[in-house]
Amino acid sequence: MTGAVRNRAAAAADGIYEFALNEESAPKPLPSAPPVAGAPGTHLSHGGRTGVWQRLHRTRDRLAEIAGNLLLGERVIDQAALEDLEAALLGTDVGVDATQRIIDAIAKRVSRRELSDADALRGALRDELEDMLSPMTSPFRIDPERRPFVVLVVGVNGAGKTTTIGKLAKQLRDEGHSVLLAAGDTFRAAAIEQLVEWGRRNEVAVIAQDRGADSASVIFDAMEAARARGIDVVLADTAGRLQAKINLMDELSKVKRVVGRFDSTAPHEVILVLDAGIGQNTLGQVARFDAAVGLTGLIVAKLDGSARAGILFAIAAQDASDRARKGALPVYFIGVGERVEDLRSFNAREFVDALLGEGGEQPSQKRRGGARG
Ligand SMILES: Nc1nc2c(ncn2[C@@H]2O[C@H](COP(=O)(O)OP(=O)(O)OP(=O)(O)O)[C@@H](O)[C@H]2O)c(=O)[nH]1
Ligand SMILES: [Mg+2]
Repeated sequence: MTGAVRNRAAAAADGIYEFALNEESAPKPLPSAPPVAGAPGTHLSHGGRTGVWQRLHRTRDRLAEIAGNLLLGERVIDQAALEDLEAALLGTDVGVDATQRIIDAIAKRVSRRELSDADALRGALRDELEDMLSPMTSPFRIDPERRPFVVLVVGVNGAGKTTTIGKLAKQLRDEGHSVLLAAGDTFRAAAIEQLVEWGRRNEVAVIAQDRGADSASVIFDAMEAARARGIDVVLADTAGRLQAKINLMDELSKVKRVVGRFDSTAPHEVILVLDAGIGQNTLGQVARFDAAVGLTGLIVAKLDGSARAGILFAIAAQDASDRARKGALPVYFIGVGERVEDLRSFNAREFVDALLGEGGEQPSQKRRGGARG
């Protein structure tokens, strides 16, 4: 930890620092999103919906590009059209299993002559996509009976954990919850400073120890501090780790056990943050982190920078096969940018609308050469 940061900290006990607010670190207003002039959907009154619609444009554009004029109309729905749709889904990381399921369902309806034109196809596709994701729609709720309500945030390096915690802290505060952050990523000094900075901006205290300290004990300290002060929520950061590194995954299991010693019902949520940009590789992460710490939910970050938003369907398909008895993992939020307001509740319908170009403008009219039909 650097001197500058340490100076701002009040040493509560040996080696434990609390980054509370003081006069010199009084929070500056958070940067808020400037309106995007002329951006699609900004004139609509859907509130958050326009934001998601705008931010998912990369995937929407790729879908439209590969599917050619299929989603725009004026095309006969035949085998070639279904092949283009299949390519478009695969091209946005929907994955083989989920794509198969979607195409099979659509093909059945085509053979029953229910889908005569592109509008009907689009409607059927929309229903099918929404059906797949709706089991993942579940609001993130703080149980007031559990205080502190402990949220453990895990994931691979650089997925977006710390940023997501910062954004979530702000949302929870805005909803009236008191929040404490635990700097459980003790691997790098910069990681601690990054969390402290989010705490400062959000007017939320951060409990930290020096770099190299035991992650579990930092989080334990934070829970004690939260209980002593009647704080509602502890958001615990952890160091990024590759799911294949067994010793690091064991360390995470230990963190969970230690948290459980403080309160046998905790952690109340164990959330895996996924980087949408890595597409199909997220599937292995879900399975391995789930095996190590028992996930209760997902947050999919960086959907704005990626044309792979279809990955949510692949996760849903994996959930349906691997977690049949446990049920689907909820996607509590999606990350659609780096700013504090860029964390949105996940909603299957809104998400599918954004991918298919509904709820905003029509998808861009890029056409693949020699479009058929
Ligand atoms: N565009 C975009 N960038 C994001 C989003 N979420 C996080 N980022 C960026 O991704 C980078 C990594 O984010 P961090 O929050 O540091 O990731 P982390 O998982 O904590 O990383 P480690 O602690 O190193 O494992 C930062 O530059 C963030 O600003 C998002 O939703 N959209
Ligand atoms: Mg981090």
